[in-house]
Amino acid sequence: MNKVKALTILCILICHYSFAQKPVKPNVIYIYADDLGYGDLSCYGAKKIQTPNIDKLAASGIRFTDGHATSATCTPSRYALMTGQYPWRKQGTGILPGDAALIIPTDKTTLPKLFKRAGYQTGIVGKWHLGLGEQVEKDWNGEIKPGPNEVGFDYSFIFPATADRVPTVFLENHNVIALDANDPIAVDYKNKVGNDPTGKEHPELLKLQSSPGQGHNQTIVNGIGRIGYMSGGKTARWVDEELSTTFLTKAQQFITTNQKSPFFLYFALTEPHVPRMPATMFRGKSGLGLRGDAILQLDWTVGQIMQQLKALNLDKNTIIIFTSDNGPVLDDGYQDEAVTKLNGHTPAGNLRGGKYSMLEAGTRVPFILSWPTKVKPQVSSALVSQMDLLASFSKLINQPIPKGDAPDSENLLDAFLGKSVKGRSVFIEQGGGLAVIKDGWKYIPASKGEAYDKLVGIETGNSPSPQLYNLKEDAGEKNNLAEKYPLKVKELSDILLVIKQK
Ligand code: NG6
Ligand code: CA
Repeated sequence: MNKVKALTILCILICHYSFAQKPVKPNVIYIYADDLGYGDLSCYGAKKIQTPNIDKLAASGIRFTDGHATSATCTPSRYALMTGQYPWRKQGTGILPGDAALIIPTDKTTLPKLFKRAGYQTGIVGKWHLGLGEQVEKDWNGEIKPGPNEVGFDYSFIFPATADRVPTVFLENHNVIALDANDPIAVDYKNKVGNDPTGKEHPELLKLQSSPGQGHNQTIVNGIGRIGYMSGGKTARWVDEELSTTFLTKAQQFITTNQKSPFFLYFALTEPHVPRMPATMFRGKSGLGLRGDAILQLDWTVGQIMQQLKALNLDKNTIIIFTSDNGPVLDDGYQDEAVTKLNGHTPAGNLRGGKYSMLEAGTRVPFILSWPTKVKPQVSSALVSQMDLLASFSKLINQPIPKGDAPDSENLLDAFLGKSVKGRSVFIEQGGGLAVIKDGWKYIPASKGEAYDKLVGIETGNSPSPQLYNLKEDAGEKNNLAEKYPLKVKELSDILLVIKQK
C-alpha cells in the first residue's frame, strides 16, 4: 500500500470515528412572540386570521396544547426562561421599567450559557426586558453592562424593554447604535427630561391615541406617546414600522454568520405587543385592525426565517421553538381598533382570562417545536413550560447543570422530542397571584382583588372563594368544583405552600 492510500484510509477512519462520537448539536432558534394568545393562530383554531407559515412549522413538528409561559406578563416569563427558576422566588421580577437594572444573575447557569459551554455561538435579537446595567441611573451614551452579553450571549441586538417604553433605541452588544455624540440620551421615569412634547400635553401630535387611564402619554416618539421620559438620541430612535424588519435582518445576519457552527438564537419578537404599528405591507391586511396586521407580520417573519434555513440547507438540523411570553390582551394602552375590529376573533381560543390573569389564557400559549430529522409531526397534550427548556436542553447537548442552578426547571426532553406525552405533574401559574396545577386539576386560592380588570377587559382569576377546575374536561374553567371536592382543594393548597417554600 502506498503512503497516500494509507493516509486516506486513516483519514476516513478518523472522520468516521469522530462522527460517531460527536454529541448531537442541532442549531436552536427560540422564537418568542409577545402577548400572542392561545387562539391567535390558525393552527390553534383561529378562523378569522390565517397564519400559514407558523401553521407549516406546526405541521412539521409538535404542536403542544398545554404549553406554558410561567407567568402572564413578560419580564417574569423571560426571567424563568433564562434562569430555570420560578420568577416569583425572586423580588423585582415584575414588569420592568425601561431604565431598570439587570435582574438575571451573571454567576448562574442560564439557557444561553448552557449552549455556550457546549461550544455554540449564542445570540439574542429582539426584545430584552430584563434590565441593563448595575443600577437604574446609567449613562445611555457609553458602554451599558451587564446585560445580555454578560448572561451568556456572544452577540446581542436588542431594545431594552418594551416598544411602549423609553428609551426607544436599539443596543448592539453594549452600545446604543446610531447615536450622535452631540445629542446624548437622557431617560427618566419620574421627571420630565428635555423639551420633547408629551402625549399628555400634545395629543394632537399623536398618530395613535393612548387609551384613557392607561398612561402611555409621556414622551412622544414617532407620533406615539410612550411610558417614561426621554430626550436626545434623535438619530438613534427607532421607527416602529421598521422594528420588525430590523430585527429580522439582524437575526438573519446572525444565522448566516454562524451557519457553520452550531448556534443558539433567541429571537424575541415584539408582535403583537403594543404599540401595534406594523410595516405598511401588512396594514389593513387582516381586517382585524392593527393587532391582526401585527400577527400577519409575525407570521411572515417566521416564514422568512424558515426560508432562510432552507436556502442555507440548515432546515433539517435546526430546532425551531415558537411560543409566546404571555396570553393575549386587546386594549393594552392605545386606541388601535383591536377591540372595535375584533370581528369575532377569539385571541384566547376556548380559554378564560388573558394577559395578567391567573386563568388559563394567562400562561397557556401557542407552543410549537420542530426538528425535521428527529421529531415526528404530532399534537401533544403534555404539560410543558418554557422554564423546562433549560434542564431539557442540558440533557440533549450533554451539559450538566451545576447544583443549585435552574432549580425549578424539569428535564422533559422526551416530551419535547415527542417520545412521551408525560409532561410536568405539577406546575405553578403566575398571574396577579399564584395558581397551582397538579395532574390536570387546577386550584386558585381565594383572593381579594377585582375579578375583572376593566382597563384591559380581562378576567383576573381573583375570587373571594377558592376555585378548583378539572382542566382535562374543562380547559375553559367554567365549572368551579371547589365545594364538591374539598379534599382536592386541601391537597393542592398544601402543594402550593410546599413549592412556595422550597
Ligand atoms: C403594563 C402596561 C402595558 C404593557 C405591560 C407590559 C400600563 C397601564 N400598561 O404596565 O401597556 O406595557 O405593562 O407588557 O402601563 S409585557 O408584555 O411586557 O409584560
Ligand atoms: Ca408580553
